[in-house]
Amino acid sequence: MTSKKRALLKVVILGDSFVGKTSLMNQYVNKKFSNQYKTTIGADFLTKEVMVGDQVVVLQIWDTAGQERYQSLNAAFYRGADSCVLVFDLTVQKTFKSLDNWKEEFLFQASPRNPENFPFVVLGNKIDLENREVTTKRAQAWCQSKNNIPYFETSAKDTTNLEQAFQTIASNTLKQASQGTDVELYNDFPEPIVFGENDESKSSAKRCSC
Ligand code: G3D
Ligand code: MG
Repeated sequence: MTSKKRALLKVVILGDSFVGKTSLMNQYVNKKFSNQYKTTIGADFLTKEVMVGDQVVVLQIWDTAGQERYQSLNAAFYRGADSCVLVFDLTVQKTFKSLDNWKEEFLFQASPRNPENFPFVVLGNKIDLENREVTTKRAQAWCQSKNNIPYFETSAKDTTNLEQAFQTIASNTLKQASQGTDVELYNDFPEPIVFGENDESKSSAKRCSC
């Protein structure tokens, strides 16, 4: 283990209801794809440690509790976000069309210092399904038109591209955050609460106190 301090990065996941935001986070952090999780966890965020080069990065991944249906996420959700993951469902066209709104909403609510270069990542989820309505070309064109946002086609069900997507999120976010003064560094990050019984990854679930 490196003696360097750990970097804590806040990542928020946004997109229409049912696109798979909660499933993506649960699969990435807890390696589980199940419905039970949603009703039992009740957490505002999960954390996961990843390495970017020789730097330990603690991703604090914030998921909504379903309030996105009413576009009524509270300020605490957006506050201090270092990165934003925009998710749509490849099999439902209108979830792709919503990306513009979610991006604008994020920039309005979070008001990052450098909106042009803010580290967004777009995930076209449910690639395991056959009935896609959004082509790769179309999604890539949208991402390119938004200052080259990285784009991944993922499956929370069979884990396609999940590691690659979150590794990109971690490295791009760290790069951006290190250029400003936003990144929080810890010598002694508190021991994470272990989620689940057989959990091998260093992950935790917390409720927001705000
Ligand atoms: P949300 O958090 O964005 O609202 P959820 O979305 O994570 O609750 O997922 C909504 C539904 O899509 C769930 O189905 C979930 O199992 C399914 N889902 C999520 N990701 C994938 C994926 O990559 N592939 C497939 N095939 N299904 C996925 P239910 O039936 O529980 O509503
Ligand atoms: Mg959800």
